[in-house]
Amino acid sequence: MKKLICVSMAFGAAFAVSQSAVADDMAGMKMNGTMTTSSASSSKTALTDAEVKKIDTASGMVTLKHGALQNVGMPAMTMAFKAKDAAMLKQAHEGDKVKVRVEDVAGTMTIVTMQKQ
Ligand SMILES: [Cu+2]
Repeated sequence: MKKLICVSMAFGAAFAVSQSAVADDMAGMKMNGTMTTSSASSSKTALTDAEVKKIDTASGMVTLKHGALQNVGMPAMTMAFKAKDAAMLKQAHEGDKVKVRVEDVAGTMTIVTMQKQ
């Protein structure tokens, strides 16, 4: 009886491991598929319409009301971004309609390009 319990537990553990291995494989496949389809030609430099809501020169942050940012997977919203450099903060004014390029720079959403519309 005791032996039977041990066998069934071992089987259970093996089953759990094989289940998670299958799940990992599927996640990997899905990720690869997504990366392949999203590597479209224009997405590397595409600019997004935005409006400057607030500029904080002390912290180097610019609050934008932005359209969908496809390259970082963000829907349209209003939020603060780090500006790439101080010159960008000087050029921009609250209320400006701009086109921006936002990229994830070392985990920080950063405005790397800002053009006045
Ligand atoms: Cu956002």
